[in-house]
Amino acid sequence: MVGSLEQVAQAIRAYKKFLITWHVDPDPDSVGSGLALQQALQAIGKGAVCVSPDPLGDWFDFLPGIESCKVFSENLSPSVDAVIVADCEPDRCGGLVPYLRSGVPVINIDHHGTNPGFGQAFYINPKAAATGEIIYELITEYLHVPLTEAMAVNLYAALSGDTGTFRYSNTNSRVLSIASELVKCGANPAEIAVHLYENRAYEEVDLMRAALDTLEISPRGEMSWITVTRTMLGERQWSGQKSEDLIKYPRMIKTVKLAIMFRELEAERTKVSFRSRDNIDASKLAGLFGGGGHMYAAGCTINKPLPEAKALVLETAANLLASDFSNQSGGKGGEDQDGRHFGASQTPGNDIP
Ligand SMILES: [Mn+2]
Repeated sequence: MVGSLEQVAQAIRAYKKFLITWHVDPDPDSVGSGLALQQALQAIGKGAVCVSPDPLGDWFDFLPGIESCKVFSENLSPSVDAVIVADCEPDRCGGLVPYLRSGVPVINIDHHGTNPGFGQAFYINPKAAATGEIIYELITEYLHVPLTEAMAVNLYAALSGDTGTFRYSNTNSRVLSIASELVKCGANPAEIAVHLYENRAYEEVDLMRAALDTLEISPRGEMSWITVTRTMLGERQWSGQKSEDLIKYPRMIKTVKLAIMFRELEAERTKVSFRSRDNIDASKLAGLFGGGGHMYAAGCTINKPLPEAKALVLETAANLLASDFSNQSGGKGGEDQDGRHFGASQTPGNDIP
């Protein structure tokens, strides 16, 4: 754990107008946390606006308050006193990075163990299953804001997203007891699960069919991977939702300890997402390629064409799996979507996430 939540609360009390943002490839934890925090700040008379670095697909439409959320554009000129960066380090905020480095006060709240903490106040707790768990604590115990139904839905979606709806190893009694409070405040578990895991357009499921055709497994079965090319994606927009929908297939194979998804971003850029279990540290593997994340959910971006990136990662991963890579005791963590964002935890998520 780095920094302190009290320090974060003090910084929040000190300023009046906030911009709230999160990582690229947003996921339910980042967006739900941001919206709940926005609503809590407004409840105590602060100004707050959420700005997503990337477009929000319709996956997030059910989150209360999502219509007020802006998407970053070059001509964005926020007049705020401070920025709150949730669920990642500031460098993962895409187009907002120059602004975050411009000297504006930054408050950083996250659960990715690879985040050292940034800004004038920060709180990084890799033991939190989701950033939503930290936001819950901040809202209820530090800011003393009564939870509304809107905040409850957003926070429940956040916890659900990073725990695979209470299936991953970061699910514990605290997470479940917070979820119970959120349900008492109006979050509907069945409805939220439908929004997160069903409600897909035919084209989305059709993409899963194409991706499943690429599924491969290592000779000993401990590693499996799936590949998404630009051709397969076609006109579809990528989203964290697709990461979760696709990487679960290699991950669900019973012998697999390391699931990988390769995604062609450009001719010479490849996104790699990792999900692991049994003490295999995915964030360590992602770190070898400049990425990061959680113990069981991590990711990185490699500036090489897809076939080269794939060969490099598969060889490195096989060597690590063969060595004592798995013989360390790992942390616990949250899961996220992959990406270079993630903390210590167990698996799915975002790409850093
Ligand atoms: Mn998260």
